Amino acid sequence: MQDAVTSLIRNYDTTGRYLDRDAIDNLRGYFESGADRLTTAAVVNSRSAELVKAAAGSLFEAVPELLLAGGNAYTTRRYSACLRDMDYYLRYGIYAIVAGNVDVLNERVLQGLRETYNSLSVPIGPTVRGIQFLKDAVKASAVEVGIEDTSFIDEPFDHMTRELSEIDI
Ligand SMILES: CCC1=C(C)/C(=C/C2=NC(=C\c3[nH]c(/C=C4\NC(=O)[C@H](C)[C@H]4CC)c(C)c3CCC(=O)O)/C(CCC(=O)O)=C2C)NC1=O
Repeated sequence: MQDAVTSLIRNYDTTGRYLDRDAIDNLRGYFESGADRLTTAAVVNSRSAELVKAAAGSLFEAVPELLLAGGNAYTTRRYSACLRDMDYYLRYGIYAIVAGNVDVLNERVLQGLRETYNSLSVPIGPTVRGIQFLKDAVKASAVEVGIEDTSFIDEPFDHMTRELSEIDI
């Protein structure tokens, strides 16, 4: 698993370079946003269930068919599996925010996920929308506690969205 610092050092080490200006700028950006990343993790820790519920609510409002007979979130078992998946996306999204790197997502969340979803007919499009609603909910919480630049929150959620959408069959 990589973070912003280890991945950069690994990069420079393979070519035997000292940390140049680009590297320093890159690391400075990471450290400068560090306190905000941690505040976001703390906020999400205290409100995770609420955030998952809100994002799922937005998703089911946008795509109500999911909950009807024939929909993939129909039946209590599948509804719970869907909310559990949303909870995974939130928790791992926060790990990636703190790490400043999406490696943890590639390693622990995205590997084989498309294949699993396709084999169970879990629809990718609505899943991606759910992830975007989660992102919006986290950003709104961050704004509420006074974080001005919430752009660091986009990356992991957009990464999951991109990776999931890419090889949708
Ligand atoms: C930590 C990494 C990790 C992830 C991401 C993960 C996802 C994951 N979601 C699954 C199922 C599922 N995922 C969903 C999700 C949804 N259905 C919808 O209509 C919505 C669009 C969506 C919610 C937003 C559903 C309904 C199932 C159960 C499908 C079934 O068994 O028929 C399964 C199959 C096994 C199971 O049911 O537990 C996996 C592996 N598991 C993991 O360990």
